Amino acid sequence: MASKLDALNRWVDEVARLTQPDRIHWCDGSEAEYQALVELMLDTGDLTELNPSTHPNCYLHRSNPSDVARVEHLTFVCSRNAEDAGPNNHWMAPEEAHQKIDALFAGCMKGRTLYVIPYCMGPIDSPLARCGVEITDSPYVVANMRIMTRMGAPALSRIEREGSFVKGLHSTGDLDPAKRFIMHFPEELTIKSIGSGYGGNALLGKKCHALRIASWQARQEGWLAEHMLILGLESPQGETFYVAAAFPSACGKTNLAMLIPPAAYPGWKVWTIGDDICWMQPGADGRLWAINPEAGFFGVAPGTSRNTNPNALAMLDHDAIFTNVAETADQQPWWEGLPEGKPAKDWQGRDYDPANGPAAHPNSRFTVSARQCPSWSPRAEDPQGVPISAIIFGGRRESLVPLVFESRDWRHGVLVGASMGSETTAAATGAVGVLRRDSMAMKPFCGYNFADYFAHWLSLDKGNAKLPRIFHVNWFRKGANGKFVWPGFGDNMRVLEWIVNRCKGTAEAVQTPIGNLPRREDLNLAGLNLADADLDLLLSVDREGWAREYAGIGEYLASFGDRTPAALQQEHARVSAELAAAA
Ligand code: SAT
Ligand code: MN
Repeated sequence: MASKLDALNRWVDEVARLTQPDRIHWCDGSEAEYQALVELMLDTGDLTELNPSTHPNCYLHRSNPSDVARVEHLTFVCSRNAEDAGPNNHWMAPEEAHQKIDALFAGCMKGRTLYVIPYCMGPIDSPLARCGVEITDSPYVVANMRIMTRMGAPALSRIEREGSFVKGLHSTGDLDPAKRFIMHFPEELTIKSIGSGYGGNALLGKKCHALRIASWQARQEGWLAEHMLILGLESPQGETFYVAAAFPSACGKTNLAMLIPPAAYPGWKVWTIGDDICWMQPGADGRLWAINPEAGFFGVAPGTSRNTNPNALAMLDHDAIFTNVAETADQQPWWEGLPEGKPAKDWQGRDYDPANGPAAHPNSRFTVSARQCPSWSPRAEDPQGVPISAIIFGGRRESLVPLVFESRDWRHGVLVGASMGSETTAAATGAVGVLRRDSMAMKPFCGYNFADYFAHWLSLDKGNAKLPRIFHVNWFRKGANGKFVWPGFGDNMRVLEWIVNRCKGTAEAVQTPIGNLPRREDLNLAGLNLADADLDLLLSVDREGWAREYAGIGEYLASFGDRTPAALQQEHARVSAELAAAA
């Protein structure tokens, strides 16, 4: 009897009967336990130690080369009713899914240890936080969950007090992609994942719980579980505005969350609250209050440098786990985009040879405690969360989409989020650089029918709601020479400032059919070396191009059939008509 909660003991017994581990270990989350796991993984070769004089307590994990990203085609939402999962998810009937995956779990932990990981998503004393228990046979998963969540004894106490928790069963299995599934049973608050050790497939507190299951619960309970970073923007006067921003995986959420303002912004400060997931709930005052359910960062390594994200680099020289990065000759971690050092071994442990492709896998990652981040906000652990003034949507768009625009009201903003498009990245398996609709950056993560999700977003606009303003940004516009036009990174501060000033009512904008845009004089461009033609490109609306874009958005909304909210269709018709009239 390892817990005071019978339901938990019974579930662990049941899983042990199915998976037949040699041992069961209940994780307490202690430092000693973490160190013991590290020792074990150094012995088995799951980890290698990085240079202890430059990177104390840092380790490298090389995954199986066939297991380096999320696998959307093997990820299922198994609601009782197929319609509830929607065309945005792969669906399987719950009985069939259980049968299929349990057959793979049968006996899969023979000779191994079963770890029971009680965890809390969100500050342990927050009313917005939710708990779960992950069972896994992977010590790598345990170590990462300790960094990414509040894991161990305090979480177990909260679970015992509350009596309920999300169940997550994971096994690395035999890594054969043909025997890999990530299945969600929202009505049973259950997740089952086998055949992958990769973050988004295996750290079940993250995308599986905090987004797919939580989004389902959030809809029933009137809140939002979103794929968003959270940052605080503090002015020299000491006023702080909180902003949540949704971008698809590997589109710069971590960099934006840790932005350091450029020289044109003396006295300004950006505070980091989260870089990936945001849970928001309407407060008694009508505003949306947000927490970051995570306790760490599982960030993309390539491209992270002293130039692009000095805060991230500063937190990565101690107590971190690196997955699938390259190594220098003196065992320092290395990836493409790091100006210092050069690779000696690539992510697969081979002697580095450019003929084999990049030294670090494009989706190689670091796992690090948020407390190590120099810009970690003093409000990040606030149990009440922080009030959100603005929501930003953004994708990777080479053409058409301006640097920034503001939606005219909540309903228009929901349409802007729903119609987000982005070019795909290496964070999921499949082709890279293909434009796909990724509503609210939740395409891979919404645990239910997108049409119902849009309706849920619209439903928040009621009573005394004082909802955030909604914006759209695009840092990825390319010029005729194929190069990015906007410098991005720290200079994104210029766009954030305009956004915050719009919320305060102190910045101007011009109205266009797609929304309100800044004129060039509304942006602080001091110290920025941008050609006039480039600024024009960034701040103009190509009406014919947008008319075509809206036709595509119309087809997309229609793909959800009758369930698409009428209000969203009307909003789409309104903008389309304005575009037609203007053309
Ligand atoms: O692999 S994760 O889902 O954890 C990271 C991401 O793709 O956003
Ligand atoms: Mn993400």
